[in-house]
Amino acid sequence: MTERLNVGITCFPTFGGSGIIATEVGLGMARRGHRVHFISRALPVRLDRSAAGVFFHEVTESDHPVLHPGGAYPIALASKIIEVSGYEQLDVLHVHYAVPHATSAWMAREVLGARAPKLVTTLHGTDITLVGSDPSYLPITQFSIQKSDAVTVPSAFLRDATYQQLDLPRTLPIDVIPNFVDTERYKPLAAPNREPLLCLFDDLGADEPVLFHVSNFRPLKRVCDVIAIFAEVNRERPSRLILVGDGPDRSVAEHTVRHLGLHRRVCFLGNQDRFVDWLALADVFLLPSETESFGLAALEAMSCGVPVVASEVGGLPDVVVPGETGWLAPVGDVPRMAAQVLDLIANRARWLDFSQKARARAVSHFAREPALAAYEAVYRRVLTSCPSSP
Ligand code: GMT
Repeated sequence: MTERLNVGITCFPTFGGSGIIATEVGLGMARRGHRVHFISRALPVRLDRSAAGVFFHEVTESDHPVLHPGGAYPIALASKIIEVSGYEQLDVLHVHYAVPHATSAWMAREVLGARAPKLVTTLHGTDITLVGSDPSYLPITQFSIQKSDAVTVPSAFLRDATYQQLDLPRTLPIDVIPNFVDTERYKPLAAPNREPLLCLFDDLGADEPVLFHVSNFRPLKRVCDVIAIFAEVNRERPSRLILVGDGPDRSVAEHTVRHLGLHRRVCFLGNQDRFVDWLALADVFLLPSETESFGLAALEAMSCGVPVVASEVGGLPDVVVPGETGWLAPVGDVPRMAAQVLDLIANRARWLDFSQKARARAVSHFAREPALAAYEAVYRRVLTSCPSSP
């Protein structure tokens, strides 16, 4: 029998790809017989607390007049890691999103000394391309990544971006472990029945296509392009659009939809975790982002058999195969993306072919168990390598 590990997982608890992957890794490790301690600011949205072998430790920041609200999070997290590591004898601490998690982990390891767990840092995307490369955070992000015993990324794109944008030596090993999906939860419907869509659009026509988008509505997601693509498609072929998520650009997106008179055709669901029943009924998934290290939302759609129209950026070409599982276009090329959607919804036989290939690719390339095995191999590798200097 392989040795049971005590694993700490630190992530943001909110609706983002990094928190989803962290949660799935932790739950998967618990299913593989390890004891998993989530150390996070709040219960991660997808965390099933009742799962055997899973424990949750909340990072609490006490209010003090000298501390800016939220500003003490990195040290409160470091303190909690020290506490949990001492009580639970963590073998490995796996932090998701470099800023500030890898830095808090490094601080904790400095305090713990020889008793410190090994540190695995998974970079997710904006922690490098947006935050970590910002001069305000660059030196500490470079340092904290280099102090990790292993570093993983979801795509070769993000590995190269990390070397380039953080000016790190290419001798620093970075493992690529692609994002993965629970293909049993995200799957095509056995007998598609559009009734759930009628709760969202009570006048939905039988052959009206449904477009879908999921994101955190940050500017880099280009939600206004989603609306513009939909408006062009809808002009040619009356359709509907469902958007899941919330964030800074939601107000402007809702305003645009009303300004265009499309509010009966567009539904904003807000932050939701249980949207798979609607997603599996969609015809096309839209992800016209400025950048995407991988595009987990696109993978979840493909796993449901929904073809994707997305930007040709970052790690998205690893996920979406143009002409097979969807289409890619240059960032901001709204007319081209609208034409790609129209092409997909005009030809049922081709759509079915794309849908089947999308599902097949999710299952063959991005299934959950091989990814969990790859993460566990990283844990075992760092545990058997030379002692690290905390
Ligand atoms: O997409 C986001 O802005 C959320 C972000 C996160 O950190 O939660 O997602 C990033 O990590 C995901 C999981 O690894 C990737 O699938 C997303 O592509 C990546 N987002 C970006 O690179 C913009």
